[in-house]
Amino acid sequence: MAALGACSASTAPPVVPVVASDYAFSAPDTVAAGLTAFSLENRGAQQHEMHIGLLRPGFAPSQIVEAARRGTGFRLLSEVYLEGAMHGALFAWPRTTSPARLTVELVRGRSYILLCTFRDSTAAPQHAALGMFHFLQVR
Ligand SMILES: [Cu+2]
Repeated sequence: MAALGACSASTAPPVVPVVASDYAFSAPDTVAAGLTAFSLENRGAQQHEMHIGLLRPGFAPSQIVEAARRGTGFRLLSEVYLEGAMHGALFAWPRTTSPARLTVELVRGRSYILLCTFRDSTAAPQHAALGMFHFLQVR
């Protein structure tokens, strides 16, 4: 009889490390389809989050920036460029790595967005409007 620990270790999904800075994400441009875990390290001086969601086909970076400039919150993005709701989010305060991981079943041939909607103050723009988003293509 196999030990439970050995069984779950052998099926652990690959981890895609995402690094946040002020104000950008560093992450692969292309990832493999299937169950994938994301981690978030924040090397910046500001608090950051990483939402992940499924993009509807055909959206350009300029349209992401425009939605962020208008202050569109993540709950309304399915009316703009997301297919359905955001799948989830990780949070990391400055110079920390989230102890959590976000696991998503990535669909082959689709694109996803990593996005930060935080603001440094109520009058400041969303971090996404400053360029803090990243497209992931799934092969
Ligand atoms: Cu941010």
